[in-house]
Amino acid sequence: MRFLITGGAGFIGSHTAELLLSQGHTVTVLDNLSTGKKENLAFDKKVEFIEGDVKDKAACERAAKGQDGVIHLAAQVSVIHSLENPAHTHQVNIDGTLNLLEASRKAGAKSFVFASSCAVYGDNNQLPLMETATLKPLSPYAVSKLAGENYCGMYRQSHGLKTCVFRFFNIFGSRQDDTSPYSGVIAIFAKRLLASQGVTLFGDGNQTRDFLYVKDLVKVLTLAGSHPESFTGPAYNLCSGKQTTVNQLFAHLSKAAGKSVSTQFAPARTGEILHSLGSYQLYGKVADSLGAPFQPTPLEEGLRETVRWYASR
Ligand code: NAD
Ligand code: UD2
Repeated sequence: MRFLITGGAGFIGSHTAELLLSQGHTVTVLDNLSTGKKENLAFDKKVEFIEGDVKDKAACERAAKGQDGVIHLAAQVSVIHSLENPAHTHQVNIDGTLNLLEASRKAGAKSFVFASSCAVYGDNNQLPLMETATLKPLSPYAVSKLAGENYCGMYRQSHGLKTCVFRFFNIFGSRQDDTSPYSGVIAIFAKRLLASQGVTLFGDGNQTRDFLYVKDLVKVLTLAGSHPESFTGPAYNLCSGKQTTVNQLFAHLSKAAGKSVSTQFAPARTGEILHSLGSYQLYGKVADSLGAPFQPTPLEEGLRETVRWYASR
């Protein structure tokens, strides 16, 4: 099949491109390189790269033309930025998603996969979170993801475009940006451990997250891209179904890096949720029915591979 990946030069997008190419598909990437990098796409097999913005309707139409499947990952991804600049987040994440949906419908795409986020649950503490849990978006980022989900549902109902919506929990792995103070905790800890620098744990380090390895995630995205008819629900959680404290995470990473560095505790980040845990039961059933059971990589194994990659750069 021919796939368009928006945001394909980013962390998750580049892994999606790599897997689709290895499966024999043709890949086009639409990315404005705001956080992504061309070097993320330096594989043996090449992708067609279009430098462009999802806010630009014409660019979306050009990129979607002739595509069988669209995997829409391009987004303004920072919660903090969204609180400071809600209008920009709205334009990229809501207008951009609408541009892509419309372009995909016009192009007659057979599938449309959308990256939503567990942020749509907000501080809901009915753990583990099922897709039916109350949604409490607490940031423009979360609101924009929920709007994208609703637009996807509308395009499925009203236009027959086979949209598949996934709520990603905390994703980690190689190529995740480690340069910003708001980078994912695993990228920050791995980088600092390898440089023998101390780390900061916010709060008491007993807050928990549900970490999923990027290679598990992209298998799901590519499966949905080729079997969209199986994903009839409004949204599916993509998570490991396991809760890990930040303290435990640090211990695993320290072991993987073979280093021990100093730790300091700092006040908990304002507005941050204490615990997060998802259930992938709903996705698990679809995966079983497609003969591709979902078996998340054990955290320690994913962390070892991730640390090896950061060390090799
Ligand atoms: P990333 O920043 O590495 O990737 C985003 C990509 O989108 C980048 O390549 C960037 O250049 C591109 N982009 C941004 N604005 C654009 C625009 N206006 N036009 C075209 N391209 C644009 O982030 P990621 O972690 O790979 O995130 C991918 C998707 O997954 C996003 O939609 C994000 O909201 C979602 N998500 C990620 C996580 C996670 O844990 N990483 C969790 C929940 C949801
Ligand atoms: C994730 C997303 C965020 C948003 C949110 C929604 C990432 C990087 N962030 O935020 O965009 O979708 O989920 O719920 O995917 N921590 C430390 N020390 C550090 C860095 C982090 O202790 O140096 C802690 C942090 O306080 C938090 C945990 O590690 O408790 C995870 O932090 P994160 O920024 O990786 O992810 P999260 O879940 O806060």
